[in-house]
Amino acid sequence: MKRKGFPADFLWGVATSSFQIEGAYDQDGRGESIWDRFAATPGRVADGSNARVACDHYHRWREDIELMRELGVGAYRFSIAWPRIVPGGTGPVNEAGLDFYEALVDRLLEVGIKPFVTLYHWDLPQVLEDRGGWSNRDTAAAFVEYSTHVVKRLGDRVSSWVTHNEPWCIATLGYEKGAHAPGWEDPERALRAAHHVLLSHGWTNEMIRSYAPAAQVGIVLNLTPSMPASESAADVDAARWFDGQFNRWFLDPLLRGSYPADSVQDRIQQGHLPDDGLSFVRAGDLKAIARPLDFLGVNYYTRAVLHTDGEGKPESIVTAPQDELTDMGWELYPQGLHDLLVRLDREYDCPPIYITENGAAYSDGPDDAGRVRDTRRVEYLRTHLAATQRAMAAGVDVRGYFAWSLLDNFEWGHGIAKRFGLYWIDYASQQRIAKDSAFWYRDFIQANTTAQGAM
Ligand code: IFM
Repeated sequence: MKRKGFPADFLWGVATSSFQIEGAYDQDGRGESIWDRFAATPGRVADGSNARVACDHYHRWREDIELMRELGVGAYRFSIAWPRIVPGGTGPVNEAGLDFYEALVDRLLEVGIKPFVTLYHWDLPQVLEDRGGWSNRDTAAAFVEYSTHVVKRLGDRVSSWVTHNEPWCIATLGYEKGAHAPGWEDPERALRAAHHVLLSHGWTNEMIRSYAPAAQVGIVLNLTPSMPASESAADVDAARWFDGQFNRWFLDPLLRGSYPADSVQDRIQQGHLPDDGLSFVRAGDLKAIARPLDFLGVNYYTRAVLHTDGEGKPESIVTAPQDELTDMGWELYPQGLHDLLVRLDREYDCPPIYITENGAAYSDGPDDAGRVRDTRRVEYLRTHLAATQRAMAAGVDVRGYFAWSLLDNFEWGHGIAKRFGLYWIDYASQQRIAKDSAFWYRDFIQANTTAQGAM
């Protein structure tokens, strides 16, 4: 039968992360993470919320797996909380932490949902930050140590591993802009952090292959196509500048084994690096970072439009009208996903791609009848899936798609006010309510996994 939709073996999933949903911040031996500390610091989280309870997934995970079954997804992307496994950052293992994820994985497998596991989604043990966090090279070694415990326990059952989620956010938001934990505003520290995150990825890639040789290993990048606001040479150069710092700074070491020379020069000019450049990169680092990947995870939300401000500095601006922005202020721009996927395919020797996050924050809640009519989110998903399909038709090897997110959850520096979920969370009662987008996604998956295909 002719299939109009996605391939039969395309992986349909939903994604979450430990800190954003688990809660149970002090239970069963979990240590403090940098996000516990950051959220407890007045003024850091916009709505003053924290994630001590979050979606209480730590206690409600069975119920949450039932939601995934309702959706009919074939995969669940979640992350492991380092402070649950090694509360001291390095050293003794907390078996209760491993038991929690083992039970989750076993139940997922029992009901036919593939666990797609991320080892680091931002919840660094605070004790390691006290020693410099990711700006300290020792943290890369500590990450391998922690990950080894996880892979030894789960490597016989988990076949897809993501080392890191969004190194740009870890380094730039956490160490340069001060918007995320640990809250530094120090560009040089951020560049060191970025390098050590990538290095820990390379070392962990190798470690996973030694304990779980059949496993697939990848990393997840948040990539944002960068476009000039006008055809002026200055705006075109501003777009190049942004692309270098946001996208190529991570893509190039991973897929080409080098940092982009133009961006290194930009950083020196900005005073973010000394004249001798990347002094913290040691012999062998880039070779480790560029070890082959089985897949690249792409998180796509929007594009960036660049112009130069009055002083000639590059600046990202919003050009779309208000009604084309999500609650994050991000432009709805599905064509950017198509263009990004095609670019990865054409410009890089890129492994197969999974779209590991895509979704939108909209605040639509239950009406009087209890129904959540989140039509804008349905439109967001529909148009981005269509863009994905166009890229695949153009030859890009995309293997799966994960909607962000299963549940409304703790959206970092924005707190719980920004809602990305397919399921609404009533934080007071912890009730989960399927939004219209959940029903739409369920039907879409079903239409694209049955013999006929029906995009
Ligand atoms: O919620 C985050 C997620 O943790 C990482 N990627 C972007 C999402 C939306 O901001």
